[in-house]
Amino acid sequence: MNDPKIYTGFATKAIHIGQEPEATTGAVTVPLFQTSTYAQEEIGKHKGFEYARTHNPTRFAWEKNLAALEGGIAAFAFGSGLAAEDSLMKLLSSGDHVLCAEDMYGGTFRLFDKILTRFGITFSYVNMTDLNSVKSAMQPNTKMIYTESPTNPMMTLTDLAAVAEIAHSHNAMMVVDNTFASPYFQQPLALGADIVIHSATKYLGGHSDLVSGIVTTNHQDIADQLKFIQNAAGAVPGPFECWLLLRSTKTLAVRMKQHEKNALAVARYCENHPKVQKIFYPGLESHPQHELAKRQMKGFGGMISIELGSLENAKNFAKAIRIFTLAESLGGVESLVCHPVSMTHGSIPKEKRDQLGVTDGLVRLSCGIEDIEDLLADIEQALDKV
Ligand code: P1T
Repeated sequence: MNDPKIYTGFATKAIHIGQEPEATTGAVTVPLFQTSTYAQEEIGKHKGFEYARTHNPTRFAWEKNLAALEGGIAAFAFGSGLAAEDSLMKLLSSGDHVLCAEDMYGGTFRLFDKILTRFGITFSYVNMTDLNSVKSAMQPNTKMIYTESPTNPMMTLTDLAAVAEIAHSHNAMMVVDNTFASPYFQQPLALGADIVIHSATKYLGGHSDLVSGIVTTNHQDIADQLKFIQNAAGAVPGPFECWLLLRSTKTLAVRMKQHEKNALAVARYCENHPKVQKIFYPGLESHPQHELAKRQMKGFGGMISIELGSLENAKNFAKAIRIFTLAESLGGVESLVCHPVSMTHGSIPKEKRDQLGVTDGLVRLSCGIEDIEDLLADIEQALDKV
C-alpha cells in the first residue's frame, strides 16, 4: 500500500504521498501534531523527535507531499512565501550577486531591495524574456538567477530550460517562483531549475484561509543547506497550516483544472470586449509567449491581467464587480480582483512599473471555481460601468 511506485499520476501522488494512514490508529488523515516538544525516555534516548521547530510529523508529511508534486528530493516549509524566499537567500553570502526578473511580486522586490542589499548581496533586474540580456547581465559573482513564471502581474514567461542553461554555464543556481502555475501546470525542476519556491498561501492552500511558503530542490547539497537554515533561522509554519495544506493538496488537480477552464472563458470574453484595451493571459493565442507556454506548461492557470486605460476605469470596475472580491492575494476557490499599483506592487518604483505595464489602469483577476456563467455576467456588468 505504501509502495511509492504505484503513485504515478499527479492527483494520486497529491492524495497519497506523505498522506499514508497513520501507524497507531489507521486514521486516514494525517494527524495534527499541535505540540512544541516531545517527551524523552532518558537523556540521549528519544523517538527521533526533540523539538517542533526541527521536527514536526504534520509538517514533514506536507513537505514530503509537495516535494513529490514538484519532483524534488525534499521540501522545506516556511511561515509565508516571503519567509521561504528570505530563508532560501541565506544560501548566499555577502558579495554574491543575484540576477532577477524585472517583473515580479512587489514584496519580493522589496525584500531584495530594501533588506537583503544591506547584507552585501547585490541584485540586478533584467527582462527574462530576452536571453541575450540575461547572458550579458551575468557577473563573475552571480550565484543565482531568480525568476517568476508566469510573472505577477504581467503574466510574462521565462524560458525556464534556456535560462537554467545560462545559470549552469556560470555555476549559478536557478530559482523559480512557481506560485502562479502551481506544480499541476508546471514543474520547473524537470526543466532544469535547481530550486522551486511557492507562496503556499495561493493555489496550494487554495481557500484563502492560510499564509505559508515552501521550497523544494532536487540537489542533495542544497537540500542539506536548506534543512540547516530552516532549523537554524527558524521561519517554520505552524502545524495547523501544514495540516490545512495537506487537506488542500488533495483537491489541487481538480481545482486547477476548473481555475483554468474559468480563466480561459473569462480571457476569451475580455479579449473581445471594447472596454478591455489589453489582456495578459498565456492561454490566449495572442499572448506573445503562447508557444512557449504550450511547451513548458501543461496548462495556463487561473490568473489574468487586463488594462482598462485609467485609474478611474479601474476604480469603477473594482467598485461595480460583485462576485470577484477586491482583495490582495490569489489562487483561492473564490474569485478575487486586485489593483496591483495600489495593492501588491506599490513598492516597485513608478518608472519601473510604467515600463513593465503595471499601470494605474491595470486590474488583475484571480479566477475562482464558481460557475462560469455567474463570473461572466459579473464581469459584463462591471465592464458596463467602465
Ligand atoms: O504572501 P506570501 O505568502 O508571503 O507570498 C509572497 C509571494 C511570493 N511570490 C509570489 C509570486 C506572490 O504572488 C506572493 C504574494 N502575492 C500576493 C499577496 C499578491 O496578491 O500578489
